[in-house]
Amino acid sequence: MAPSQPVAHDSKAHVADLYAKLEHESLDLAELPVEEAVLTSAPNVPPSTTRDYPVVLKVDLTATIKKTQLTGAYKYEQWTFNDQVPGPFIRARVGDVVEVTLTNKDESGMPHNIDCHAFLGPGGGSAVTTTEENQTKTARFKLLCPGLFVYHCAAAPVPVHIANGMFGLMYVQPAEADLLPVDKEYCVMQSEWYHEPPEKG
Ligand SMILES: [Cu+2]
Repeated sequence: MAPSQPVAHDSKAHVADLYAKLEHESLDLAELPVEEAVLTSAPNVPPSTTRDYPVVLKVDLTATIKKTQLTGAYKYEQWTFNDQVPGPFIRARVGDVVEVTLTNKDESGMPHNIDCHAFLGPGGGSAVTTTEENQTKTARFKLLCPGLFVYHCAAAPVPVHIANGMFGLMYVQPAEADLLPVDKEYCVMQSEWYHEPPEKG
């Protein structure tokens, strides 16, 4: 396939193509430089990626419960990644191997995990990153598609973990171009708690 041809990222043929390509590529991690991801809190985002080669990008996330003063009168117990809602903004590049390490410091005993929509495969990594209290797990994922992706905790009940704060964004820069330069980049993200409408009767 010529690189200039536009590709529909959601097409099954495209995904099959990516898997076929992966099978023929060696993933010798020892040959890749290792980089610690710059993680930021909204509305700030990490600086754009200027390198033109892939790395093993280390991302350390910790699941916590944090009581936050939302207004002068109200406190709220947030469920967080790294004590912040939304979770840290992660910036990477197509071809990078993201090494996610998740530590569960939630003392209530709830399990947590990372389901990142930039990671292909079932559950976006949630099955292999599910951690119990005081447990740490590390998993690696190769980024194949550029774009802005959501990540969130997918421990059951999923909407409750998301609505309480366990969500964030990962931007995967294309291998050959990036967003146009601007004066300042921001990220804004909001999750809503969906309520079923009351039954009529
Ligand atoms: Cu969770």
